[in-house]
Amino acid sequence: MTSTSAQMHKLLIDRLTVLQARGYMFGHQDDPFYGLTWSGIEDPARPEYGRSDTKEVCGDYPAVMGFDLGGIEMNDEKNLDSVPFTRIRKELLDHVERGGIVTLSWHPRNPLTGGTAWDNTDTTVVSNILPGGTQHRKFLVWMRHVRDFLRTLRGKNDRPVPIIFRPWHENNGGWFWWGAKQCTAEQYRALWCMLQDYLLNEGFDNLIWSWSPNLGLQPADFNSYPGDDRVDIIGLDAYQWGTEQEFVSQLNSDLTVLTKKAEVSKKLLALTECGLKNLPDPTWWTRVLKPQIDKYPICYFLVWRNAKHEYFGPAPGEKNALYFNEMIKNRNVLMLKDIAK
Ligand code: BMA
Repeated sequence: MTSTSAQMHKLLIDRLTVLQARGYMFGHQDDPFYGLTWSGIEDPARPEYGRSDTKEVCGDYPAVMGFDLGGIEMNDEKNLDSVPFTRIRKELLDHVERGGIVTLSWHPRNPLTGGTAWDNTDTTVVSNILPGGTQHRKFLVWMRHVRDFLRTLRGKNDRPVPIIFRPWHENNGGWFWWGAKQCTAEQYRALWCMLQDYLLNEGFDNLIWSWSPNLGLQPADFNSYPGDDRVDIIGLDAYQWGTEQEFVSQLNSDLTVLTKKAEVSKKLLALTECGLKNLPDPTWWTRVLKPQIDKYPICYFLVWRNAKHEYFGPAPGEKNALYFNEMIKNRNVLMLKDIAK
């Protein structure tokens, strides 16, 4: 452990706490790599550095940018969404340099079947990668690849940068191999601890750990909570897949429960993923989302990526951009300029 990275950890927690008192930040996954109508990753000769759908809509970058490590476990050159890891490193460090906040998720492949993170058919994957399991050695190599990449994330003066790390998300859904239908709560917690202890032993105390279940919380889902000593942010991943009414009611119910949990456990709260796919209702930002999240002490909300086949953020020329701009006019919605010193 280095005192510098431990300091980074504390500084980011303190910063998030101060920001939370002012409102919540807007975050966007993969913001600088591609947008609804452009891609800066397909043609290495035209990397389109500096572009961002968010910036083209409102003149500012998101305060929070999210990136995904899926593929790093195999030592792949590009992540699961075809973004080169060299590019992820550059954009992540650039965002930190301009005063922004960064978060990493990880959709690792299925270590037992070789399938994707969504290969949820086998219920022995987690038990097999825990110590004593048949795939444990393989998983140690995977964690080493994560470590090696994290090691390269050093900013100015070669200092480690603070990162919100959100592994093993949406455990209460049954779609990932680490889901609650695929492993027991004890196995899930052991999985969390294995990765966390490994990275802490490797010196990464600059990571802010976010535990993020999915919308539709049941009391039993809290059996998978790794513990107050192991979590910094209590998150919620909440998409509007069904009706607006269902979404609003579940979001309020889950954020009420998690607000209490965060208070009791003295943790930060965030909407770590959310969105309405392709924004068929352009007024969603101001009419549906904002009035709900205004009621809870979240420090940020992050919408998923703007890919061609599915987009969750604003994009230039789209009607929802008008409502996005309306939303961010409010003092409690924080963009990069609002948080950068
Ligand atoms: C999912 C989808 C996938 C993507 C994955 C990781 O929600 O957007 O297309 O590969 O996230 O970013």
